[in-house]
Amino acid sequence: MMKTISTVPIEGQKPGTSGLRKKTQVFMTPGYLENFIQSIWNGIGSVQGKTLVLGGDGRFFNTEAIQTIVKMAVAARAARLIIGQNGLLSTPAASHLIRLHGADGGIILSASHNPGGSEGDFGVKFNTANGGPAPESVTEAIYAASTTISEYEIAEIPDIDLSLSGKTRHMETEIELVDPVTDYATLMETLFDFDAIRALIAGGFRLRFDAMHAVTGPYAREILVNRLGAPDDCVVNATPLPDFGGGHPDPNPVWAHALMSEMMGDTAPDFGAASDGDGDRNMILGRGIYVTPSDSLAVIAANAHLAPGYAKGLAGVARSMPTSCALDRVAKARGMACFATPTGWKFFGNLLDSGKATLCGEESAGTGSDHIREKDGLWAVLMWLNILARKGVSVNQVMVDHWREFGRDYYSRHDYEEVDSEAANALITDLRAQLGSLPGQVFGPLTVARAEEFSYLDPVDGSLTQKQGLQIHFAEGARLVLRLSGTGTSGATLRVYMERHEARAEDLTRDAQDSLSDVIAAMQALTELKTRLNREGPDVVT
Ligand code: G16
Repeated sequence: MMKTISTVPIEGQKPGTSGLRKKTQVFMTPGYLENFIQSIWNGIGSVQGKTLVLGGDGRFFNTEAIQTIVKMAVAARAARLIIGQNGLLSTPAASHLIRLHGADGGIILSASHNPGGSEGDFGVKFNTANGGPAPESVTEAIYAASTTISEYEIAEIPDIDLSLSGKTRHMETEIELVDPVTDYATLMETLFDFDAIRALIAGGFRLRFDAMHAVTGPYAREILVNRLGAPDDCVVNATPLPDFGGGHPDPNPVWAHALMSEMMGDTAPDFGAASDGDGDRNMILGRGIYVTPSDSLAVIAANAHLAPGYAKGLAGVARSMPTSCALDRVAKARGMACFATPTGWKFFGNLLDSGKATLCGEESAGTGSDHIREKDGLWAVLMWLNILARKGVSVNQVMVDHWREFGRDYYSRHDYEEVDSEAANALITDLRAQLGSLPGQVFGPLTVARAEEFSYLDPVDGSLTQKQGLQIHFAEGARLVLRLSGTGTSGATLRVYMERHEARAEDLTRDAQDSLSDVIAAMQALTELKTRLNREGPDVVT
């Protein structure tokens, strides 16, 4: 039986950088999720006769939301739903399943690295048939549908038992529950030299993976412990919890501080890594060293050929605009095309689909390749293990060698979180107005060479995306970028990105904040940020 429920549009159902993210309580408001799901169906035309993949990162409200979506997909006469058992699917695994089954798309329930729980955040992402996040044309259509919605349809069927495996049928829809891990783990075996990594680990190489009580625990156990022979205790916080153990599942030195301090200690393992809520982000550490995501991307670009899946080399590489230029240096030296896109993995989709780029990455701890259409946390970990196994040197040595060859792009991001939206917008507006007059202006030892607002002309479909961040380039090889985050759920988050290239061999191992002090001072002078945002300093420094 199907029920048609009258509804009215709900304000603000506009997907941001990565899907619709709101407070969990907002999503739990009766009709909120239903309105958005119906808007997806309406925005893409219909799901009648289509196949969708469905799963989430296990956060609070995950299973209830899945039950609702199942009933709405059945009412909309979807042909087939492929659902991760217990409602779990990491974002990369969902992307892989969409591609593996030739599905028409998928719905991933996650607010990524944002905290979960009833007082935390929840999110819904729609991915298209290529396995990637819906492009802006699709998210705009979904948003437009949410502003005119008048009813939604839901089937009156009992909840399905998510713990089972196998197929059942409800009205016209076949529902298949699949193991969330196996297909993904098997894909990883086709890309990396598991024998070499196994031998490295068997030889006494010690690693630690922090799943941050989020979705990657079962994936890391299967791959690192069961398939690669690492000891059981190398995966910590491995059971996905609805509130991520009260933590903030964002793999960076601030939120993964337990792993960070272990890796900086005297008895540190050789390699440390962490992933986020839905398994698409990564953090890479060596004994006594944190590898910035931008550096990690550059190292992978320079060494990916050591992994069997990339032995033929990379067609091209891409980074989000605020990501450091370390990648560009490798691309130039190796004769590879290098693209800079707006922030958001969805902008890599066309480059990957068209074969223009094989490897993509972002400063926000996302790295991935054309094996799927999402960034992939465990993929990056395995890539690093493959590189270390084949090179036979430490993480620290890999970095030092890399910087000697390409120079070092000192890099840092300062986040000012939950600041007053009006003040943050005004700061950006005022800086935008100054851009034309900045060239030639001097800030301490730095002189502005160029200043512009980033816009992106997609080389594949010709679409133009504007207002994607303010960039100020200094003649001395430094850069400052400011933009507002599109993933927060309260107030505004201002992100300030700073970098400076250093080629002098004797200056390659300085502290990043220290090395960037002139750029930080220029940023303060340019924005008067402290007074305007009423903040003494950033909330998060990575
Ligand atoms: C998402 C996007 C990324 C983006 C990040 C930060 O990651 O997929 O492309 O870099 O948000 O975006 P913003 O700076 O707008 O907050 P995730 O891991 O949260 O899905």
